[in-house]
Amino acid sequence: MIKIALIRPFHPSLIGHPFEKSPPYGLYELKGYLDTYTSFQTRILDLAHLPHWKLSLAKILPRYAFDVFGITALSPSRFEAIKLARYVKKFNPQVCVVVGGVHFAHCAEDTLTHVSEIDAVVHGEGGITIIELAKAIDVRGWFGRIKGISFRSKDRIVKTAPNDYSKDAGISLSLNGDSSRYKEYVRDYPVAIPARAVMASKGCPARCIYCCNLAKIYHTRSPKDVIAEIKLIREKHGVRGINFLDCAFTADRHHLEDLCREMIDSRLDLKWWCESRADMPLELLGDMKKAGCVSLAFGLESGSQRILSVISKGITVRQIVDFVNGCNALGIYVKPFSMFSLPGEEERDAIETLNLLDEIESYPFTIRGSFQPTMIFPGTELETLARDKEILGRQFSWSTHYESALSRMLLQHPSIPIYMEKDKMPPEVLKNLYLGRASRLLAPSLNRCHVVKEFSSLIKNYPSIIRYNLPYIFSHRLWKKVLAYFSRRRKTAKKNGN
Ligand code: B12
Repeated sequence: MIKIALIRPFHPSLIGHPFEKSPPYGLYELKGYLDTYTSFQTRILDLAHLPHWKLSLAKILPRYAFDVFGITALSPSRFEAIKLARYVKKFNPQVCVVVGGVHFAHCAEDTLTHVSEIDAVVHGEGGITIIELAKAIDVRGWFGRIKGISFRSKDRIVKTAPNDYSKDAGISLSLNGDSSRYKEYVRDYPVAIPARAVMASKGCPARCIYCCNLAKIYHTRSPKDVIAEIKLIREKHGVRGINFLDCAFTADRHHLEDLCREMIDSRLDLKWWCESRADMPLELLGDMKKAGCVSLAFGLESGSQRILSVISKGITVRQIVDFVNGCNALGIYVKPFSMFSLPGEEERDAIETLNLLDEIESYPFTIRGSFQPTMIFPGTELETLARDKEILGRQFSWSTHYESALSRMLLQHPSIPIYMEKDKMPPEVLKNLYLGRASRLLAPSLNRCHVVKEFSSLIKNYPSIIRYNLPYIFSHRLWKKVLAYFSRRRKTAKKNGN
């Protein structure tokens, strides 16, 4: 009977992130499938926070003698995943190394071509696939009949038929082993409530050009099933909050309505958070609030209508403003994620985004969100565009060493390329836009890591920041924000009884 290790590699950029203590959900889901449907021994090894992971593995590997290593990664942690694959294969060349997750799923051929230590790549949701793979490895069978993978066969890379298991929206993340050592919370700003993650749907019906979403088909899970899981979590972990991980929690009106009704009827008395799109049916915000929703994050992306159309966002600036107003009117916190340096974008478009952010952030229930240069991820339309325009060099591979000076300068993950059309938005403008925004006062949602990283950069770029911020310092928006900030603090102090 084979032994399987499911590993999250060291992930330096997770350290200092507000969600640094959250579990490797994907691996817990895989373990759930393996434990439920097979009798293979499966362990999760989470190395995300262990810079000296090799020392730990040197002790663990001889003790457990694993036959299969399943490694997960996001694009920023891909090189650590590759290092790990090389390490375990060197330790024992007989083991089978399988990788999955949103990064590898989108560049399987590239991975198998450049990393001989990786034996197979899983393309989509991995629950059923990992079972089939493990069974095939156990009997030394051929991988060719397993759907949804790529593997090396002699000198060829074989890609099997796509897996069509996505109708199953994933078995409960909470049942899969004991993840209680992880800390998760939901923000009912500024209070952090102990929470656990649940998924009510997978995939997203939208087709934004920068997104590397894994499940192309949007599918929902029965509300009764979701509620049953939530109740179980509450009993088991005593949490008071739920963190919905869905890419598009509010995309299906009927599902959202049913889910809220079930939550209200079951008197869950829990607070929850999710991600939404600004074009959600606003008349359901009231039900969401009643059901316990305290905050929503959403992709604002751009304040320029022209750019929103270029990126196929399918949302208008008007819808964004209405959505933020709707949430604010009900006291639901909203947190916008936005980007700049999108295809065709010029400085004036980014200024429109900053103006929109300024406007909506002056509302009491809007939390300062992100404003990041556009990153290129594998498998996106943006990647194809970047290759066509030679923003990514002809030789660019996701699996060989890459470090971008531009990403570093803009305090982003250095291994992730940034989309930049030099003629439209040169690096100097990019830098001023980013640091200008980063330097704005009252940024309570900046995480520890950013504050440290940004501080030295802010000092270095002090003259351009002052120049960039002058209109802001003299605008009424800043002072409105100062007042809103102090009034929020006063209210919290009152609530906490100080
Ligand atoms: C939670 C989350 C985070 C958390 C991570 C928490 C954690 N503990 O790891 C936080 C908030 C830190 C985060 C940060 C970022 N994230 Co994020 N995040 C998500 C989110 C919402 C859920 C991921 C998840 O856990 N899904 C649930 C599990 C069950 O699914 P899964 O991991 O995909 O696993 C399944 C399959 O992929 C497969 N599988 C996975 N691994 C393996 C391994 C093997 C061996 C096999 C067989 C199968 C397999 O099987 C699993 C079960 O079906 C997704 C969006 C989404 N809804 O998926 C974005 C997402 C993963 N994030 C994304 C991005 C862009 C980011 C950031 C880069 C954002 C930024 N601008 O800085 C940062 C990067 C973080 C960093 N420092 O490196 C992108 C991915 C980009 C990429 N190619 O890497 C996503 C897809 C959002 C999107 N649509 O753009 N994120």
